[in-house]
Amino acid sequence: MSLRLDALWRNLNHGDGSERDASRIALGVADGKIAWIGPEAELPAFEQAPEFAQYDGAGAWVTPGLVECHTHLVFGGNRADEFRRRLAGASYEDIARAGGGILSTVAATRKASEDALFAAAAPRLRRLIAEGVTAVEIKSGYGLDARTEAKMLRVARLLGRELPVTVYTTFLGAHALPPEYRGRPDEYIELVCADMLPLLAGQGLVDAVDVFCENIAFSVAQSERIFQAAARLGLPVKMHAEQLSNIGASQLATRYGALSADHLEHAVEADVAAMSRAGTVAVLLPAAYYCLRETKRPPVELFRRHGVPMAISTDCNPGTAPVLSPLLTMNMACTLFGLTVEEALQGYTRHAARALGRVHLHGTLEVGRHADFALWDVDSLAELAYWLGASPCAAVIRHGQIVHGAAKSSDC
Ligand code: DI6
Ligand code: FE
Repeated sequence: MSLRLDALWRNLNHGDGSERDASRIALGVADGKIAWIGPEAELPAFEQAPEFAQYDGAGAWVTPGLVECHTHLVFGGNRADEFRRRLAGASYEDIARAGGGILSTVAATRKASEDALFAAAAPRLRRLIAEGVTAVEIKSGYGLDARTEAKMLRVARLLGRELPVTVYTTFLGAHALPPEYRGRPDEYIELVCADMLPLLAGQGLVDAVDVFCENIAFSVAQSERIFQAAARLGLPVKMHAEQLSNIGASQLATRYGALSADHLEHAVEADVAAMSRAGTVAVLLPAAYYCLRETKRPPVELFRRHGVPMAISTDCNPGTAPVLSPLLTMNMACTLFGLTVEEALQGYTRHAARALGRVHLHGTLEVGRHADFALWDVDSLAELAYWLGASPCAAVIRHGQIVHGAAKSSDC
């Protein structure tokens, strides 16, 4: 069968992140998908579609588009005041127990109009795109009532329509106990399971379901009820697990075949072994660890030993990770958690796509995947995790279209 291309990118560097693997490749795009990839010298004869364009990568390094698999990108207000209080000695848990923290963002998000939420989130998302992101997960969880959770998820969907990035939505109704249910957590869980989740899923707003399973949030038994409700609707689950303590969250997640367990600073070997058996991805969120000045690191060596894939994400949220830089997050994963550069890159691509259950669409440069890739003006891919406060991202291509930066057309 003859190869027909809408675009051809030549003169790209490609490898697993170390210089010695560098080789110049070409990448052909058709219908927004990767139609051919390989060493330039092996490019077969192909037919040019009417609008065919050819680009010279000028020796830039190419990676798959980065995949942000854990964000709370849509929210009202910000928590700079809480940052001050934590600097003055208050802990995240103290502030949460006193009704601040997540609940202060809930109050601001309930008040904000849909337009205002969109206007605040769009520039955040543009920053992620400018650093190579082509797919992002966005959670609800600052509404904690059906109206506001729906509003957040609609804004997330709209971001995906208006900006050149693929958005996956996650319902996190069980993020915190809303003030009107104080002292009645089981009744709130009932509301989430019986009303909110079926309603929002029925509106097509929910791609996955998450729970914050923690001492200051929801118990294992309450989390399990949410997972059962998700299972009834055929929705995949994931979990904020073992961030501040270990109450058995990740093991519950594995019993429900969770796509991912996220944070995991307090995970122990039995948790990791269960994740390995269930194929659950470990999503590491080093920016939250950094911002909270945590000292307990996730058990990276155990994840390696048990073959649990490690993904990385910003956790972008107004409380514990006001972070909009995937590259800074990669640096933190290496510097604070001890990942190698190659692990950090895989964590932002292949494993992040797997954490979203979308490895067939994103995260690798293979024929048939979305033509989502980023070009980097670096001498080796180690520079992606090496520079702080600078982005060497030269161009971002999504579904075959240049969505950030410039690229040279060429006739060669
Ligand atoms: N864990 C986190 O790190 C974020 N949510 C969660 O469950 C924090 C959200 C916030 O503080 O606003
Ligand atoms: Fe989070």
